[in-house]
Parts: sequence; structure tokens; C-alpha cells
Amino acid sequence: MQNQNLGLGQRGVAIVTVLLILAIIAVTSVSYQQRQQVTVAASSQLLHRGQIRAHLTGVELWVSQILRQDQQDSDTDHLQESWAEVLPVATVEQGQLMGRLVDLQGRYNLNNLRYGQPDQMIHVQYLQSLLVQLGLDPELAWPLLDWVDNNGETQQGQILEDSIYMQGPSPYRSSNQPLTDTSELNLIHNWTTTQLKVLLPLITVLPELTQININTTEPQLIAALSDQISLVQAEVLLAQQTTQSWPNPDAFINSLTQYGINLESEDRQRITALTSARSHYFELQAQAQISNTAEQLISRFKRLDDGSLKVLSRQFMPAPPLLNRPTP
Ligand SMILES: [Ca+2]
Ligand SMILES: [Ca+2]
Repeated sequence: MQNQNLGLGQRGVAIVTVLLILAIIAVTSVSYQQRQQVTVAASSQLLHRGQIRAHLTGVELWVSQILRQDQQDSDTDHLQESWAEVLPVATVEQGQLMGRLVDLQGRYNLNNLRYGQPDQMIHVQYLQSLLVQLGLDPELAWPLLDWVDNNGETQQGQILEDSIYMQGPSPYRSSNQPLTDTSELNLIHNWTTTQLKVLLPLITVLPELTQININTTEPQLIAALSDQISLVQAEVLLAQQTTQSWPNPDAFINSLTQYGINLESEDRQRITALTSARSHYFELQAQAQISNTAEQLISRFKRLDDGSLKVLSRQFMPAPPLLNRPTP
């Protein structure tokens, strides 16, 4: 009887063990399948990223050819040219692609405050006019000038710049060199995020003195050129950017008379110094998507005299899905 009970007990243990093994196999199997799915998804995403980068690099090569051809075909740059056309969402192998070129000289280069010597004050005064146009404090130009100039004393009051920047909870020193990125502006005395939000669409930082291209710029930058040009007049002037262009700053100045704007010779000289109808610096903004993976490429480059491009920076970033989005 005792042996019979022992036998039943052993069979019970054996059944439980078998069930336990089956349960472990089931769990292991599910876990393996899940791991396999994750591995497949990761491999797939990696493959898609590689394809996306190949497409985006292809766009960069394509725009470099367009800009080289444009250099051969024209002495001016304006918005009716091929380079200025937005590449709409296009279907490529297994995905979509879009992009556009932006003329960085359509914006004001803040490093002109550093590179603009000996006519530095022309640039300080221009930036102050632009700040006023945007409803910002024109005095912001001074801490920016101190940040980029090559000495350690403030322009106003001759205080040591570092004495301002070393007082905060995270002390740092004044840069005393040209800006390398607009994000640096957050570090400058009295410059705030709110002010930057207004200013950023209209400014850039480039590695040499540059002029504003009158054919690709914005009304606020034109109105800041002279007290004689109102924002409304600048908007009317630039409304024609898509159908006509100016071959040089003199032609632009002469066209102002049609609007009853007669500039003093000092204003004419300043506009001639600040503007141009030719651009050397461009930014490519491109996006590509394959399956659910999307990436953005921001490339900044200088077009050299022979038409070739020198890349200043190239940044790949994850991007939200491209489909059903407006152009960037
Ligand atoms: Ca051109
Ligand atoms: Ca300084």
C-alpha cells in the first residue's frame, strides 16, 4: 500500500515536472520570438537608415551640380533660378524624398560685427536698425559685439567682459571670437530665448564678411537698410522677387525712386556696402523616409569661385514622418 502511494506520488511529481518543462519551453519560445522580432525590426531600421542616408547624400550631390551650373550661367542669384525651386515630395525606391536650398545670404550674418572692420560701426548700426524693426532692444548689439570682438573689455564703459560672465551659477568666459553656431547666442549677456525666437529666422553666422542678397532676403532686412524705407514699402518691393530681380545694389537703389524713396548719399553708400546680388553660402534642407523611418539632412556650404562646394557642416537628424507634411 505504501509502495502504491509512493508510485502515485512519483507519477504526480513527474507530471508536474513535465508541465513545468513545457511551460519553460513555451515561455522561452515566446521570448525567442519576441527577441527575433526586435532583432529583425532593428536590422530593418538600420537598413532603412543606410538607404535614407544614401538618398540624402544623393540630393546633396544633385544640388552641388545645380549650383555649379548656376555659377556658370549667371552673375547674380535670385529666386527665379533652378537652385531656388523646392523639390516636392518625390517617390524614390521604397520611400519618399524632399528638399530645398536656402540662400544663407538672404539673412544677416552676425559675424559681420567681427569681420566688418574697419567699417564695424556700419554693421553695429545695421543690426540695431534690424532689432528695432523686430521690436527688440537695439542695445543688444553691444554685448554681441563684445562677444565676437578680439578684446576682453566692453565697448561701453570698458568693463571686463569676463566679470559679467563669471558671476552666474555656471561661470564661463567671453568668447572673443566669431560665432560658430546661432545656439551660442543663448550665452550672450541680456540675450533671451524670447528675443532669439524673433531674430533667428532672419540671421545666420558665416565664417567671413558677407553681404545681404537683395534678391533673396526678407522685408525686415530691407527696411533696416534705411529709415527712408518702411516695412510696407519693403514688402511691396520684395513681392516681385519671384518674377524679377536686381542685377546689383545700384539697380536696387534706383528702383526705390519709383516708390518715392529718395536716399541721401550716406544711405546709398551704406546700402552698397551692406548688400549684393550674388550669394556664396547656401543651406540644404532635405528629408527622406523609407517605411516608418525618416531622417533629415542639414548641410551648409560655400560655393567657391570655380562653382564647387566646400561643405561647412553636415548634420543627419531623426525626423518626423514625411508623408502628409507641408514642405519644410
Ligand atoms: Ca545665379
Ligand atoms: Ca570681447
